[in-house]
Amino acid sequence: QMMKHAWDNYKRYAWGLNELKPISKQGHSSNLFGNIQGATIVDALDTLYIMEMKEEFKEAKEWVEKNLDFNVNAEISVFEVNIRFVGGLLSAYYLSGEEVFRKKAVELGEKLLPAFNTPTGIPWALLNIKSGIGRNWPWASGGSSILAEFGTLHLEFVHLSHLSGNPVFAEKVMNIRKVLNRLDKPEGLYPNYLNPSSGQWGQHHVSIGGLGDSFYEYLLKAWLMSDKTDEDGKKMYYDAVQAIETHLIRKSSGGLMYIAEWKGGLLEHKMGHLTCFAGGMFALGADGAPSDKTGHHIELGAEIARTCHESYDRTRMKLGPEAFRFDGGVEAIATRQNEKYYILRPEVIETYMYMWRLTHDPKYRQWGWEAVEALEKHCRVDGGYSGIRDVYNNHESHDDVQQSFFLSETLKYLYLLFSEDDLLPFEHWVFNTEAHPFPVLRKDDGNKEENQK
Ligand code: DMJ
Repeated sequence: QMMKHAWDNYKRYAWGLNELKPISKQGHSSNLFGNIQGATIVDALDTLYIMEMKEEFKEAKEWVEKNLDFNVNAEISVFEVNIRFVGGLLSAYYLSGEEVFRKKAVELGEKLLPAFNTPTGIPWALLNIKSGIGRNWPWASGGSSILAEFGTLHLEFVHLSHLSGNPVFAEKVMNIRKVLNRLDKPEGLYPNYLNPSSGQWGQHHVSIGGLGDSFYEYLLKAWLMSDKTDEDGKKMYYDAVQAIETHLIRKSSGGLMYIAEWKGGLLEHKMGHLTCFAGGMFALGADGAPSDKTGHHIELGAEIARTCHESYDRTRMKLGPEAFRFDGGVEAIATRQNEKYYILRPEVIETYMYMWRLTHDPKYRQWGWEAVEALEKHCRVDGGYSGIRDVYNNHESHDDVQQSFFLSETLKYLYLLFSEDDLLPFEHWVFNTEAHPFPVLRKDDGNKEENQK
């Protein structure tokens, strides 16, 4: 019903545009997608399919066939377009078998290739998909590319090679690995900034939240998606977790475990909402952890889930802030006004879903249900679902955006949390960072090449 409400209103007020403004009941355009249109449609395809919303899936597919157009003069974010559009099209293809999705995914993948035309092959953050000219975010340290952006192409590009028969996609992302492996890493950590021309790190800022997050996720998932043949990805993941544990993970005096940010050796005792995905990641990786560490990785996941639940529980609206702190006498609370917002993000629910699947402790469903009630009470409006400007306030001030990831991730993870484990079982499916499921590429199905490229 939540999906239906979000979808119906998008359809009614913003059909074909990127996102919905649920208060003003009109379209919302984000410059992340340039003038590529239909982000909500492409992001929602697999959720509609999984929820068996057949009519809606059909109309979404027809829109893609007739209207999804990449021949536009647009400067786009390579990362955002990859995780939402390429990812959404790939999973729609794998679930439905409809050729149009495969064709469009490969067509879009080809448009993204000029982003890799840099001296090192580390891609630009922004690309004009007509001219093929790329550049980086003007705010990024020393003209750098961003770890979480160039490190979150791997799963999609491996599948693009698999589905197109063209090895170029996998080669591009394997080269990113090579560049990273050649570099010295401070204390074994990966800084968020890497200059694509010099191949040197920018500022030594390390984060498992924004700017870093899904790089780590994709190391683990690359290994899982390769049917556990990608040994390089595996090693990079477990080595990184070791360094994160030593240098970033701390416990508050009240006993809450958190993942701090690292700035040139100094810790900032702040954890972002985005960082909360790591609970699920640690638990998902527990199985492959060095022999004596499996239980420990599940425990890390459980502790992060508990802390993130506290960050929700300690607000008035029972929805978590964008970032919360462990200093100045507070624990798991946002202290700065510009960190008190909630934009329908999925990461905490994502972690509940992984923890539920991997432990079956009923508290994760209870916590998920608390989030449903809070979303219904504070974010649901006549025209869809909206983010909130201050989750500590008595009254909702809505930000008037229904993010496309609310349909692709937040609602999908909630649905999976309350479904049986055999719906998209983890042995067969790996979720990209926008919650789009990709099948594991079996080593005995002749996929050795992609897996090892
Ligand atoms: C999504 O686009 C993805 O989950 C990404 O990895 C991080 N940001 C949003 C959701 O918060």
